Amino acid sequence: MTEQPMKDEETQLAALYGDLAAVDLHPLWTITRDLLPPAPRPRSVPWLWSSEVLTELAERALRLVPVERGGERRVLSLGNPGLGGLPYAAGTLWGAIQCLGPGETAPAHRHTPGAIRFILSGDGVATTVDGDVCDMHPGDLILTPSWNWHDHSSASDGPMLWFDGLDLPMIEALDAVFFEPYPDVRQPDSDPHNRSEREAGPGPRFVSGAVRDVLTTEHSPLLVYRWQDTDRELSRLAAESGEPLVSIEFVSPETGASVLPTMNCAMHRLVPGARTLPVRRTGNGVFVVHRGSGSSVIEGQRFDWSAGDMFVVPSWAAAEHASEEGADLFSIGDSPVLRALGIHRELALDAHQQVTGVFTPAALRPKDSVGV
Ligand code: GTQ
Ligand code: FE2
Repeated sequence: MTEQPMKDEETQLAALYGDLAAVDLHPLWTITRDLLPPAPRPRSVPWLWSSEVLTELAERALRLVPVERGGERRVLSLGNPGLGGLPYAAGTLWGAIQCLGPGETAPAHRHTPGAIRFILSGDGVATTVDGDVCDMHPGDLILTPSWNWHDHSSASDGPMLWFDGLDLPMIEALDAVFFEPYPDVRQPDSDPHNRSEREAGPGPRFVSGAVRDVLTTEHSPLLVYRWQDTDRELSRLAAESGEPLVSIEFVSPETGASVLPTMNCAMHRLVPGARTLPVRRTGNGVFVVHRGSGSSVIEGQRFDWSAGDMFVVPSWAAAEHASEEGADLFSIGDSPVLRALGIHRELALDAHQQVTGVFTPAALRPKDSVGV
């Protein structure tokens, strides 16, 4: 640092700022970006991609672009316009539509980001997960947990489309992305298929309602959740509860924890005529409309949706849902991480956005306010 001759205060201050910048130090009092906002201000915005647009473009890619080693997958990623060109649906979540044509194989690889597939249309594709061939049918959920080898192979005469959800942006933010190609294009076939499904214990595969605090670093040993089971559980709960919305989370039958340590998967059924009150939650969410139609108001913005549409609810956005004909929504979220870190919060709101309920870890609850 240069020696300062006697100068007036302004000159000394200017020199101080210059010297700080020269050695990569930032005085906090001059930082203009809001480092500590009173509540989360995600860069991602509420957004929707329609099924019509997604499938038309996926089908064109299917005709024009082969699936090969290097590119690895025929995937169109949801790029949230709030994220300045990043190919991420939200700050912590990757969402995409993937398609595979007749007889094609998307080559085997593994990576530290974990992934889930929610099947949209077609049949005859299987994802092999660490040697276990998992057959995929519309409405099924398939897991490919962190560092598990996975390839997708079609034995079909038609195309297949599915939704991919990954925790990739989160793992990237943690500077912990590793990737490795498998030595061959495909893993050997396991026979019979769907081993995880046959060997899964009798524990429940879904939970509903209550806030859970089952935290683990293990993924679910069950890799496949069939639509028939999901549908049956939703029907049972809808009949039993009489509520406009029933939500179930897919869980490990062994531990009751979320399917992956970093990501949860849920299915929501809106009964005909349903209209929910708004809720704010920490954690980003990506939704896929599985069946029916309806609308969501997300931070004041209304989105009308129908089967195959995908939309983003950013962290802390007030979100409410409605459906005339009834609908089933699949969703992924990053809340297991927030829960593990003790920073998950949830506010129930009334129709005027006034707080009616607060759900936060006790340690977080301010002594004299509702914790907004
Ligand atoms: O299917 O393995 O959407 O590795 C992004 C990265 C899908 C996959 C994606 C992937 C995959
Ligand atoms: Fe992958």
